[in-house]
Amino acid sequence: MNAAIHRNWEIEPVLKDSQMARVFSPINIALAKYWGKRDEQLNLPAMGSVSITLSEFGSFTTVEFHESFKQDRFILNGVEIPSCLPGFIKIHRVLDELRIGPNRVRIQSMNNFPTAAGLASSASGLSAVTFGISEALGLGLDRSQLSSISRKGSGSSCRSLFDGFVEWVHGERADGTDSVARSLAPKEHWDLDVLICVVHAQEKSELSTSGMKLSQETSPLYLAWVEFANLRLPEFREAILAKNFSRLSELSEQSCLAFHACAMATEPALIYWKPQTLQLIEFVKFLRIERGLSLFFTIDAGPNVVLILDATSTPQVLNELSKAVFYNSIKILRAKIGEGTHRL
Ligand code: 2P0
Repeated sequence: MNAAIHRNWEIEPVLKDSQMARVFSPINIALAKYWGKRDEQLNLPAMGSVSITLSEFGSFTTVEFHESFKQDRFILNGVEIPSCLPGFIKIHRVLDELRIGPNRVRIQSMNNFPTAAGLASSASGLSAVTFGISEALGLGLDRSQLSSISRKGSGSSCRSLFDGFVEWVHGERADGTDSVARSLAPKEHWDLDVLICVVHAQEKSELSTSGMKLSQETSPLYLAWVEFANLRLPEFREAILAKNFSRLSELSEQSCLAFHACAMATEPALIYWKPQTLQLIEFVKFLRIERGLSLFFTIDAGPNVVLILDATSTPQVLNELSKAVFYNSIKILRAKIGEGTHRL
């Protein structure tokens, strides 16, 4: 059933004369990871990062301003979220930037990916809210401006505003105005498939923000990680533009592992992996070396493994996965590279 048609995330009916926009925003998966801030207040990253925007999964969101509303409200997956919770506080940072006039807002949002998928909802959620507010109020902001506002809500969300292959630029200015997301290449640039291998049915926690702060304060590997991440960024751009799959594989896996090494060395340790996480890493190596298939892995701040495949390898990878000993203990979600935040 198509959620865009049935609008089943609108638990409360939309008012006829409100300033309103309905939007969809996708999740994104970082290949060059973001883990650390150069300014906590402005939410500026210590490194540039590169991601792909996914086609299938994201947030359906209705943003509505009306003079009759007594207070700002946020209803997520049918549940009213108290304003003191982290998800709502992040929305307030965006609202404070964008609101014009006295009207209060009602935001109704639904994620179409299973909670058990362990995917971050803040990236799709905050970018949907930012774009939705701008559209509802007719602010006419461009994507770059929107990305710098969405970034203040949640860093990784700024990348979801663009389709295809996306860079969130480190920026040099102290006020952060040049730390924006931008498109590296459109989704048609490269036919890649994405398999999200869910090994553990736990929602990615809100703890990325506090986790990266802890790493910054205590991990002996943090400074080396930041230096390495920034050094590699031009190579990520080149590999994507040249469609060099083997180079992008090396760069992405090393970025992922360097980020996890930094996290693991944090005090107390941030070990996100489960046994199947390592099994999948080994399996990817096996398929690449023994079967000659084109795929690589990446892992966010959680146990699930995302496989990126050259589309020509997909049937064989799926077949090999179905024969793996761990196959029955994982769930696989398929996606393509997709469109950024848009109106419904
Ligand atoms: C990323 N992550 O680049 C990395 C990889 C997690 C691991 O961006 O504090 O939720 O809101 O800026 O964006 C998660 O961090 O953190 C994240 P805030 P966010 O996708």
